[in-house]
Amino acid sequence: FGISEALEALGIKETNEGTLTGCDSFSSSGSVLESVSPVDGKLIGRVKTTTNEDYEKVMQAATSAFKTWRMVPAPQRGEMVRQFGDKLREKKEALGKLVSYEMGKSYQEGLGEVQEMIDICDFAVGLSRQLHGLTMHSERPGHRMYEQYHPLGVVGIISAFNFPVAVWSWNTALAWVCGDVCVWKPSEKTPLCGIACQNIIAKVLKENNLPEGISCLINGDYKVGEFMTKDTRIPLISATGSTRMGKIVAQEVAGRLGKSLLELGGNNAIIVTPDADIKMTVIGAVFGAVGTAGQRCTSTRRLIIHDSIYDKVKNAVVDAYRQLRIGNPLDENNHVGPLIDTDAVKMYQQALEKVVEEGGKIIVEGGVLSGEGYESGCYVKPAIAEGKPEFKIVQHETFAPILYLLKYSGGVENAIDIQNGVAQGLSSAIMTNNLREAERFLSHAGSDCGIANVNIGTSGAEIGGAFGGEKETGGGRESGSDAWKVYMRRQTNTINYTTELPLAQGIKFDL
Ligand code: UN1
Repeated sequence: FGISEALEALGIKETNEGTLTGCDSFSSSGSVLESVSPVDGKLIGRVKTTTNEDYEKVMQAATSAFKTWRMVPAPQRGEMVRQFGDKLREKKEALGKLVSYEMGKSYQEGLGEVQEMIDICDFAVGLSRQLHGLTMHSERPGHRMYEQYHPLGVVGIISAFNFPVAVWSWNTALAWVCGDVCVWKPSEKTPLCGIACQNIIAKVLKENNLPEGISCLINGDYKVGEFMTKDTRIPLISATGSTRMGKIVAQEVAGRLGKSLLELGGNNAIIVTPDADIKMTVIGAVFGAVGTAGQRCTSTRRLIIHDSIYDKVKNAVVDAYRQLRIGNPLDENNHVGPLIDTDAVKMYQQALEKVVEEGGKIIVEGGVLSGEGYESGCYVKPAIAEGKPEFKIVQHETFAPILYLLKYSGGVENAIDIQNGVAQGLSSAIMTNNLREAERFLSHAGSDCGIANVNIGTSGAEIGGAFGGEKETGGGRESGSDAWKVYMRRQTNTINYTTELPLAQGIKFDL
């Protein structure tokens, strides 16, 4: 089962013009985007980008589909999502392979990403019968008060290359059961993953006689994203990516008083206390730092280790790095695949130079790999550097497999200060068997992140919880728990079933 079989199973075909299309309803006529695999440097396909005119057609399809979709009862919308989840089960290997080949993460992680899609579909199906509001007691006699949630409209989704399919599904599966329709701009670095997903959902919509505008795809770089951020027909923009991008999107959307759901950078740390289980720490830290070649927003970037066990932990982690095999991510013997492109390689190299400039010490040498199997120029060695919490580079999120070791002394509160002492606030973890330390870390005086784990690494969250973070991570929450509420508008209703019209607050107004 190779790449060409996977592309075929996903309905990705070359047209006469040598470009790839994938969607029945939306044709793009803009400049051509090339998808080059970081795995072997080969061109996988070309995709035409969305022009302003194309975008207008997409928005017409979306706004008219919304009128149909919002009238479909929520449990029936859930039934459509259930069928989508079934199709994903059928296509899991093909889509997992494409994710791995187009983005560069290991095949296992590619499959994991599709599994997250399946999981969120299951979650959304259940949710489709649980879009609950509350009832309240009115202060006026013979009055009833309650609140209900209504669909919002067109939801714009801007996603990043590192989770080219799962992040879309977290948004879209919830938005669909909520009665919204979605317009998705996948990363210009992974456009084929977008087309593959669109093909799968388009089939489900067709089989159910539903308009394809319920799920729309647009392609291109940030300029295409701007069509959506500026568009007053889109009440909610969900954007995943860098903090730099998020600040631009947030301001643009806020300027028209739209809502944005932001999922931005992380600078995630694991605190390792004297009571930590070292074996578990090593697995959690190494997977967190090198999984997806350090390109998860939840990747472990900092290890904050107590000085009494510093050398022990350092040696154990360094030893584990010696076992790492770097190479083609489709070969399941390898742990680490390539970075997304050569620009990412440059940023990795610059970060390693900076940590040395600032006085840090490299203890596991990095470097770019060359030669057979590494022709794409995107394969780098996971590196470890010792540094200080306040180093500029340690404060910065570099999307690459670089782990910084930081030392703390005294009580766990000192480690928590270091952990919180960055601009980002996505994921955090503590390794300890000491109940007091763990509870302190989870308390209001503890981690300031959206995710705080005990005896688990920073990455690999389950879909059932709300996913997102504080501070420069943007404050948004996607996926499980009550994250669905952001995809709906809340309405408070008060009904008077008497023949009197008493005013609230006891105000007298006699005519
Ligand atoms: C991301 O990197 O944008 O928690 C999402 C995790 C994954 C999702 C990461 N479930 O690592």
